[in-house]
Amino acid sequence: MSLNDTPSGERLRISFFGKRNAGKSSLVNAITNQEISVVSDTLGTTTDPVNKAMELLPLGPVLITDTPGFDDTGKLGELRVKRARQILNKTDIAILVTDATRDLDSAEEELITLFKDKMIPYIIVKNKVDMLVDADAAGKDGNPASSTQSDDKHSIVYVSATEKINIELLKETIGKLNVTDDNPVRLVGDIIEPKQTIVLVIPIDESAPKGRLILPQQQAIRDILDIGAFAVTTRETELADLLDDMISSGRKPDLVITDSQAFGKVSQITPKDIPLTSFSILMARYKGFLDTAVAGAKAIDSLNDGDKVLISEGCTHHRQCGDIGTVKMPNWLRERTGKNLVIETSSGAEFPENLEEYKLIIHCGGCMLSSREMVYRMKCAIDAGVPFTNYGVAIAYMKGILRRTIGVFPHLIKVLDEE
Ligand SMILES: Nc1nc2c(ncn2[C@@H]2O[C@H](COP(=O)(O)OP(=O)(O)OP(=O)(O)O)[C@@H](O)[C@H]2O)c(=O)[nH]1
Ligand code: SF4
Ligand SMILES: [Mg+2]
Repeated sequence: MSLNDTPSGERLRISFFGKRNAGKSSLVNAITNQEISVVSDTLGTTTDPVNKAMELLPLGPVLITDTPGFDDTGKLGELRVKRARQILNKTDIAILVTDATRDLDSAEEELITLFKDKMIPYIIVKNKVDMLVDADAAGKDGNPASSTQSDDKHSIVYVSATEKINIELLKETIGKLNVTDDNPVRLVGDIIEPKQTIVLVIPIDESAPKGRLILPQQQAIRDILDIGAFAVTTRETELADLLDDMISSGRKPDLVITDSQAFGKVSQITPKDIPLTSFSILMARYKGFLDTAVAGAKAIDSLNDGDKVLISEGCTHHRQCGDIGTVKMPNWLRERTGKNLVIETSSGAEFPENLEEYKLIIHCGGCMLSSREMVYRMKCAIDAGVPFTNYGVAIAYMKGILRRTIGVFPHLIKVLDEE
């Protein structure tokens, strides 16, 4: 596969942050070996993020992002800082570029706190070591042992972007960070055992795509097969008969997974002692935002007249999710709250920049979006202090069956009960 075949959403993103004039752009140029970013001694030279795709072994294809200085002031400056924060939400590895001739200051400490909060692996780069009087001690002799320090959380690397000192060492240090994309969380594989029987309830109505299954359904079946368990699929209309048959022949299912649209009905049919969950709940967990979604669903009951709610869908062709976002969800919300809500929608790649005006964001399951994009959207919502939930969790909450459907993940019951 050629480098250009990897879409930027799938590349590991390495972003360079730091104060103005720290040498971020110079360092990005040194690492990529290209003059992709403008360098000058004027504060605030870089005004917009600059991206460069490259191969960085052993990580593979990466996207390098140079950002505007974090300490920028004034109205334009604020905008830049905001943009830098948004990039942080898409970042897999953060590089904090600092000036080795002075100590870290509060703006930089603040950045480090942000990295830690967002659990982003980071490296602190002390740039401009050529300007240190005692340059040898910082590794100008090229001895890497004296030019990196690390504890288990992060490394400090001494470099000079302009004199090309320790650039290879920095690349190696980045390469050693453990940021493999291997998600230990499976869709269901980690909560079931070999030989267990899992019933999948898949409604086949006009919103189901012709002649095939949608991605979460395919992925669940594949996962069940990988584990060596049994997947039994049925429509909700045959579920009662199927369960009767299975239970009377001594093969009570170990788990039922349903499409969220059939939640209410399936929950009634499925005996209480059989664990029940939904594809969207599994998908939300897989994409890393189920905890946030459970906490977010509770915000439905705090909505007031005039509050703005954003309903966001991951694709523009509404066939698969039918009219959930445009008709059903707004109706359910109004019925549940009895409030006069202002409901806005977004779809596809578009996701509003200013989330502060919303009191709640309800996202679709995001089956067509990468986990990275979903987590990015969630993080932007958290930054803006806006509760964030998804269709499956919101529907289950409003129907009063959320507790049952997250029962397979006991720690979430606590999230639900928290004040
Ligand atoms: N001596 C020395 N100067 C450097 C080094 N790296 C960068 N500089 C100088 O520092 C100044 C700022 O460099 P930039 O790369 O534009 O800094 P930046 O962090 O991108 O700055 P903004 O885009 O304004 O946020 C320029 O004059 C660079 O030549 C270095 O390693 N040693
Ligand atoms: S991305 Fe969202 S709107 Fe599109 S099919 Fe998947 S869940 Fe539905
Ligand atoms: Mg710059």
